[in-house]
Amino acid sequence: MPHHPDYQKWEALATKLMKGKPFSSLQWQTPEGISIKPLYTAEDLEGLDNVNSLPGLPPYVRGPVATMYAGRPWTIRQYAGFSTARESNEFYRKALAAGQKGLSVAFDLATHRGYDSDHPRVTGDVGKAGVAIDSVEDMKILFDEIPLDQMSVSMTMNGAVIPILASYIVAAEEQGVSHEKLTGTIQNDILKEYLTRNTFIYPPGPSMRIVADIIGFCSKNMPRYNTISISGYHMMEAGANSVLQVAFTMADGLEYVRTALRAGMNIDEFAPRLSFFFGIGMNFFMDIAMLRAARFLWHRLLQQFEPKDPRSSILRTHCQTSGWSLTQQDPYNNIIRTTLEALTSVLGGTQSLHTNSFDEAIGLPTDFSARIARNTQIIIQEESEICHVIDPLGGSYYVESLTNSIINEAQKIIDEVESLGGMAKAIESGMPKMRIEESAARKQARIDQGLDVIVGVNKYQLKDEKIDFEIREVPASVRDEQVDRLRRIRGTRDQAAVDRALAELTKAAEDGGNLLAAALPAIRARATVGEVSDAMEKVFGRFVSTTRCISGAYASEFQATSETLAQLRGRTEAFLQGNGRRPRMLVTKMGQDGHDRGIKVIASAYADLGFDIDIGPLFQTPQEAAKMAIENDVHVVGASSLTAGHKTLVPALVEELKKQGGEDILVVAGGIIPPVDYDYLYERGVKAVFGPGTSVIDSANRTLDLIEKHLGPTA
Ligand code: 3CP
Repeated sequence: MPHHPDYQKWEALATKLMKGKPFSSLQWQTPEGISIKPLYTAEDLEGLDNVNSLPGLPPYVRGPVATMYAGRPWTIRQYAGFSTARESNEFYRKALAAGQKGLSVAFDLATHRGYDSDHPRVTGDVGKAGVAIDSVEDMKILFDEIPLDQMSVSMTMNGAVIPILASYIVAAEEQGVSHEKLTGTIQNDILKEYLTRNTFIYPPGPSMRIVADIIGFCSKNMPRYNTISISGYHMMEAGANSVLQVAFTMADGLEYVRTALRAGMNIDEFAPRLSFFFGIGMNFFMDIAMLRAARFLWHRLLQQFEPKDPRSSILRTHCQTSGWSLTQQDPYNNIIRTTLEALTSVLGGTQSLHTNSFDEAIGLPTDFSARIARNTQIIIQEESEICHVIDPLGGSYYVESLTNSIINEAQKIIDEVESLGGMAKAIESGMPKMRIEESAARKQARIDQGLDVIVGVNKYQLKDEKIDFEIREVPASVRDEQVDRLRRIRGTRDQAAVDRALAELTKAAEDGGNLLAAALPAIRARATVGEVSDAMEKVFGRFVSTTRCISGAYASEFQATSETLAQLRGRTEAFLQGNGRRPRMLVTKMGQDGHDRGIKVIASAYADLGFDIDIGPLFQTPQEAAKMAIENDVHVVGASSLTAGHKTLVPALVEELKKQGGEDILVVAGGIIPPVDYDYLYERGVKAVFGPGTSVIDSANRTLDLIEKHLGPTA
């Protein structure tokens, strides 16, 4: 019992208020497995390693820089990019004039996966979820009138990281900016792509070599450039709780450090320029503590490599508010959610921050929504007076205690990964992916039962949802524009020089030369992003992932007494009795959209509810999805789209089913689909659209209704 002199008095008062309920009923068990008490006192801090340090000094819990925001606030760095380089450039210049401080480029999925815009696999993806970049000519337009020796630029690129970073370097050269002046960050974090984000191109082995080559080239030639952004964000978005996020991110970091050491580098040559990226969700104090714990852990973990330079073990990070926490329902609530998450990031001591726009669960941000998102940060920085004091929550009984719990819980998972042989091996074993998917399925089950409240979704719903704001749409003509420019580039360049440079790159891939250095001449000669990727693919091959699915997690999170669960299981059993087989569904993601949390949760939850589920491999074309649906004799295909390809790809699937003799198979869609597009899809044969926030139980019931209605009275 705490020995505060007044503790017993407090306990007596509190017990009276409990009216006979046990005191322990006030304890809250977080999804991370941490037990939270209703009250923390000075005694909770006794003996904790993370308490009472100073900012800028080991173990850096209180921040990586001695003066933190009192000296310089974090960088307001909004992730943006859409359509063509010209349009994105205009958007950036307006944002910088309105108070943004650094740039962060979002590329479209075709670029991520190393395809030029005229490739047949990417017809639905060009310019949609980011800007289309096919060559250095596009990159030059992207940074037109933005001096690259003065602007720090982050580029979220992992798959096609060699041609994109090379194009950025060559665009800077052609602005007259030498390599050593470049400041910014390349994401270059391939491990988490195999785990969650799925924009890989090559198999893991050659991909890790690319990471090492980039670290090697930049450490020598671009000393102010951050060579990697080790990212937990996508794990959180895929469903990881805060402990899983921080543990797997640290474990990824260790794997990169070892990769660079194996490539012959010295720890102090590259470690100071490793940076991090965390996702920040709605558990306010948890993620403040997570950022503090991350800095502690990284410093501690790095000691095994015996760095001499103190900067080698300092964790600097970018943060982004959670896209997944945004709702399509009552969307202005998202401004409040994002503000809270921004405050979490700031109180946790981030170096750079992206705040989401309120309309991102519906479509692409507009100038209006982007302004509010940006101003959320500016108001915290310039109006709230928060920046004057460093780590204002340092010493808080609760926050320090929580920081310690996260350190301990995360360390256990890091140890588990280490015992599997490090993160690359752990990923091969499937362990991290399963943990994240299990965490996602449990979260969904808690939401579907109303145990975790989401305002406007499972509580305080609006009767009439009206969207009274503009939604940005990227016109299909963007692809035509890109294809035209590609044709012009290919028609005017010195083809022999391009061929020679590409052959040299292929040779470097075979012989072990530095791939970034070898790609520069090809990019200077106007080889395209797709051609540079292909030149390496000839040696490395293209990676095909297998999609597996966990079972039992969704149902086990339901209370035993849940009637909704029992009722739906009863329906699928009755279906089985009536039809001789279970309702069968193929879930698919078409195009280059690798955001697969939605289909994974649907697949594992529907299987728990009694459906037979097939999961299509990632990146299917509509033809391939239709063929698989017919071969597997499914009743329904569920197509998930999160990257604005729905108007092209889902109707194409309906058409393909008809063409290939599968007109009896129903099509439903889900994901980020603006409600204004629902009718467009219904008119083209889609039977239901399930937006974000739809309860899985509801969507399963509606899907079963559709199947039964379609099969007629025998069903
Ligand atoms: C900082 N500085 C200071 C102070 N604070 N100097 C004096 N006093 C202070 N108080 C200095 C730093 O040392 C540094 O100089 C310079 O100011 C810039 O500060 P910084 O903290 O390094 O900030 P920044 O340049 O913004 O870099 C932040 C990190 C970087 C390090 C985190 O990696 C970064 O910007 N990452 C962003 C990643 C990103 O945008 N990702 C987008 C993912 P020196 O450099 O000289 O030391 S979007 C993904 C979305 C989902 C998807 O994938 O689709």
